[in-house]
Amino acid sequence: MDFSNWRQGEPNNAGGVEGCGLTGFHEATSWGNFDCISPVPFICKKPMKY
Ligand SMILES: [Ca+2]
Repeated sequence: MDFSNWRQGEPNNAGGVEGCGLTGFHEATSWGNFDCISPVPFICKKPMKY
């Protein structure tokens, strides 16, 4: 993932199961990685079609 505003120590793939990005965790402006099972709000990326 081409992204640089990770929270300190992230992305750490804790437990080897963190395949999703998470923002607003501890600080609203930086990201961590997180498991993809916990229920949290999400966004998806897909190609635009006109
Ligand atoms: Ca993490």
